[in-house]
This record gives sequence, structure tokens and C-alpha cells, in this order.
Amino acid sequence: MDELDSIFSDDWSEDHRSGLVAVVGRPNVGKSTLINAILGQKIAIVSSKPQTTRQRQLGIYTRDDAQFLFVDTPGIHDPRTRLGDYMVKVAQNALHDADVILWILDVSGALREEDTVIADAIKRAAANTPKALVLNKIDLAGEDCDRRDHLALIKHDLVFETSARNGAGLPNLIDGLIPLLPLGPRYYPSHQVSESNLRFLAAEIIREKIVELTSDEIPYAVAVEISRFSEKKDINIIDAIVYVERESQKGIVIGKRGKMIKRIGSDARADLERLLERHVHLQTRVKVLKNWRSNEQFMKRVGYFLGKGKKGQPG
Ligand SMILES: Nc1nc2c(ncn2[C@@H]2O[C@H](COP(=O)(O)OP(=O)(O)OP(=O)(O)O)[C@@H](O)[C@H]2O)c(=O)[nH]1
Ligand SMILES: [Mg+2]
Repeated sequence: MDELDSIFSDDWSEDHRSGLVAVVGRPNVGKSTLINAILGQKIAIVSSKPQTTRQRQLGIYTRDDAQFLFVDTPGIHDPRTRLGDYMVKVAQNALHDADVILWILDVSGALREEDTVIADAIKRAAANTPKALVLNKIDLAGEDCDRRDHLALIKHDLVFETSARNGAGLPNLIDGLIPLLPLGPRYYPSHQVSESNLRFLAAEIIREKIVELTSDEIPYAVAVEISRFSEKKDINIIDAIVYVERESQKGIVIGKRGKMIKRIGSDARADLERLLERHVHLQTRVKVLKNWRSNEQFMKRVGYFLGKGKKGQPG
């Protein structure tokens, strides 16, 4: 951080606060939606299906007095594949590295057994780290929703009620978290919101469309690799390979007369053009790689491996 400190040292005062805020919880509780809503920008893909996020992703939120390094994590679940093992490990590592833990709970439904498992994981990994509970999806919570069970899960410093979908409670959340952050410098320039490169974002956007448009096991069995990402004068050329685990899944992703893959491609292209602010030529191919979710070499190739992100130097 020394180099960055000297670059940005003029920008922050002695009482400036900053740190890693691990955003953890069950799959599908709204972790990624919450971070996108705070940043006012989509840095992480979102879907109505669980286990959407697969990697650690940083969301950087800067104010004059503080810089939050939100760490979006995969939902903590009982893993069934190497990919699942990896995802849970990513969340555990984020707990270890965190300055503050933000545990997102979904109050649109009752507490679940998995929440108790997560409480144990948090206690093991981060016993002394400040913790805030976020009771999310309050827009769906009935009058009769009893929050006492949620609050009894773990000893915590703060509680917030939010709707990541409509933005309720988010300004309070930010203001409330500031005292939990340690004193520290502005690690990233104030305009930077993420660390992800465009290739990664392109692959994620394509995966998001597949997760949205398909069902059953397909969303979980898909990986996307960008085989070409080149910038021409007024257009970006992107070639993507969509990997599935079985021939039958390939048939579904391609669809009747190629209808499904066309829809995936055109939805993804629209988002990519918005993101890149230029025309995009997107070509997608579908390939079968049997049991890739247990193939560590392949997983590494598409980015599912644990990097050496150090505290303060995420990624
Ligand atoms: N009604 C309502 N829906 C929400 C809220 N927050 C998130 N959602 C929805 O919940 C679903 C899951 O949201 P995600 O942000 O993908 O959840 P996640 O916790 O990141 O899920 P994983 O990445 O799978 O662990 C999406 O359909 C969101 O639109 C909320 O406050 N209210
Ligand atoms: Mg997510």
C-alpha cells in the first residue's frame, strides 16, 4: 500500500476511515443486489436463483470521510462439487480478512438451519471482528415477521433493515457502518468502483443471461470463457465459449433452431454495449466439458481459484 498511500495521501484527512467489509450470507439473500445498490452501479451479476456469485468481487464506495471496500462473496452453502468447495472457501477467506462483517439475512421468510451453520462459520473465522446484521427484503416481510430469531443468531454490534431492491435503509446502513471501520487511508482513487476487468465482466454478463433464461441444473453447470476480446475502431469483438457438462445441457442452451443461444447473445450484447459504450459484436459457442465442476485445471483457467489477495490489497 505504500505506493498508493503516497499517490493519494493528499485526498484524505487523519480521521479518514477505510477497510474491507465482507458481505456474507446464504445464497440468494441479496448480497450482490445490496452492493450494486450502494454503488449505484452494477458491478456484480444478480439472479433469482441461488449460487449466482462464484467469486470474490470488490465494490469500492468512496465518501470524503471514508472508503468502504465491500467484498461480495458467494452464498455459504453445503457444497456438492469442487466448484462449490471453492465458492464456500472464498466466503470463508473473506471472513478472515474482513475489518467488518456484514451478514445479510433474508427476512421475507423464516430463519433456516443454514443460518445457524453460517453463524458458526462466522464465529470460527472472525470471533473478534465487528459485525452488523442486515435484515434485507423488508419490502417482502410481513407484519408478523419475527426478527428475534435472526437477532439471536450471533453477537452483533449493529442491526439494519434494508430493501436492496428499492434502496430503503441504505443511507442509514452506510452512515451506521462508518464507526466500525478502522482509521485508514483511501486505498483506491475516488472514482473507482470495482477491480474487475472488462473480460471478466463480459463473461459474467453472459453467464447472468444464461442463469436468467434457463432452469433446473443448467445455471449451475455453466461456465463462460472469453476467447477473444478485441477493440476495433468503433466496435468491440467478443468471442465467448459457454461450457456445460452434458450434451443434453448443450441442446437446451442452444435451444430449438438456436433460439435460446440467440436470445442469450442479444440480451448480453445489449448489456455489454451499455457497459462499454460502444458497439459490440458478440459470438457465442457452446461446448461440453464433462464434469468441469470437479476439474481443477479447467476451473483455474476460467478464474475459479484462490488468489493471494492480501488485506488492503484485494484481488
Ligand atoms: N423483494 C426484494 N428482492 C430482493 C431484495 N434484495 C435482493 N432481492 C432479489 O433477490 C434475488 C437474489 O439477489 P442476489 O443479489 O443475486 O442475491 P445474492 O445473495 O448475491 O445471491 P448469491 O450470489 O446466489 O449468493 C434477486 O432476484 C434480487 O432481485 C430486496 O430487498 N427485496
Ligand atoms: Mg451474489
